[in-house]
Amino acid sequence: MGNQLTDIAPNARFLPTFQSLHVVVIGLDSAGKTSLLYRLKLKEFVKTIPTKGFNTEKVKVVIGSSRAITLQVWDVGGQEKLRPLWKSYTRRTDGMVFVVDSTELERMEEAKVELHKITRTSENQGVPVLILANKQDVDTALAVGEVEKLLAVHELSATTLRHVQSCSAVDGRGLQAGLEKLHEMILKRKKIVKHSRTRKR
Ligand code: G3D
Repeated sequence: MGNQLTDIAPNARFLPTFQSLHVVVIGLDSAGKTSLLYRLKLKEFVKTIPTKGFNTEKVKVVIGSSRAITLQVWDVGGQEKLRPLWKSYTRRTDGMVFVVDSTELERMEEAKVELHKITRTSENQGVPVLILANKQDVDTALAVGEVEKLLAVHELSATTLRHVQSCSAVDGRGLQAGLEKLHEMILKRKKIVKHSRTRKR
């Protein structure tokens, strides 16, 4: 994968870049992380091979009608032996995207354990997380509410801003809405952090 900047929206080239944010995409192997990254970058579904180390791309996302954000997206492989790497990539990140395969009921517990583990690390306390319930184009996919329950999202720390979004890397549904929500949560957290710093002074 290259590092060229691409727009998610075709006519957004002349919009000012509003902000550059660091976002990490994580999730179990085969959840669809790489497919989602290609979907954002190329606006099409690309057949992928499992991520061995990491893929990184800068993706420009248009928020509303006049603002754009640049996301530096790191897609860190999901195979078990690569998961210890997640901690290094999520350090000092603005936001996290946790991708789940909604068609795999039998791996929900494993996904839940990893989601809770990564959001609990000291560096990630309070980092907003967008949970993408991917593969919603498949008829047998679990509904987003079901995924939310199985991942015990309500048990995440109260300081962790979170949103669960149904999506599909195949047809792109839900992606824009999910990223807009993530952006909103990142701004909200920045305000909270700023506010608590000024109160401490
Ligand atoms: P990963 O990067 O998280 O390991 P990949 O996952 O992006 O490599 O995707 C794993 C498999 O799921 C791939 O299929 C890919 O085509 C498929 N996939 C990813 N996203 C979607 C989606 O939204 N809908 C459907 N139906 N399939 C998806 P293969 O067959 O190559 O293993």
